[in-house]
Amino acid sequence: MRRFYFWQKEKSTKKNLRQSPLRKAVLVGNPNVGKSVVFNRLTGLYVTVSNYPGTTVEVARGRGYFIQEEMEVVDTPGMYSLLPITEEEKVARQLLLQEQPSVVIHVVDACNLERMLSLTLQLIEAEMPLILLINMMDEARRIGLRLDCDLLSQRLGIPVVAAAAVLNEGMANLRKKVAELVRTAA
Ligand SMILES: Nc1nc2c(ncn2[C@@H]2O[C@H](COP(=O)(O)OP(=O)(O)O)[C@@H](O)[C@H]2O)c(=O)[nH]1
Ligand SMILES: [Mg+2]
Repeated sequence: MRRFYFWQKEKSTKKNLRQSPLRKAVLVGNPNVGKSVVFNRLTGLYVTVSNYPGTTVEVARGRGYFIQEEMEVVDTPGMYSLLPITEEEKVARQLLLQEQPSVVIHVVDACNLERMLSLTLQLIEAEMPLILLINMMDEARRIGLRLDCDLLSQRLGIPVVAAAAVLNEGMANLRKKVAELVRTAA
């Protein structure tokens, strides 16, 4: 009787794992905008790095909490456009299309915002559940740059978060915005 109970329990646990995989948050953006620093801020100790199948491109995955929701976080290789040229860009695009992320976080450099917004527009056009993370705000402040994130958010129609990932600035707000987006989508 006891054994049977354990067997049942194990069986139902496996079923649960299959039925409720974690929702995913995918980080995208140009190279060197701070995606990996953000990834490390959002995830815990257990991170796996593996080659994307059939390529030499590495993809890091970890888990993090967004208010009450535990999610898988995926760090992608740098991309400039949704129309891929390099192998890294192909992998980033494949990840976006195949993993069905609940949230896509487009990380941009505050000091080079204009140059990076074309990818934001492409991601909006592709109907990704998007959050714009304007990183490197410490650098922007240093050079006297001011950004109106509320206005940008209004104009783009997506949540916009200002951050300086190296200083852990904006990360709590990002977690909150991710949780909100998941909740409204559900
Ligand atoms: N000043 C500043 N530097 C940052 C910030 N976030 C990341 N960096 C630095 O930018 C460089 C690229 O970061 P990384 O996370 O590797 O960028 P990735 O290529 O987008 O993954 C590293 O030297 C980081 O330390 C930030 O908010 N402010
Ligand atoms: Mg990186």
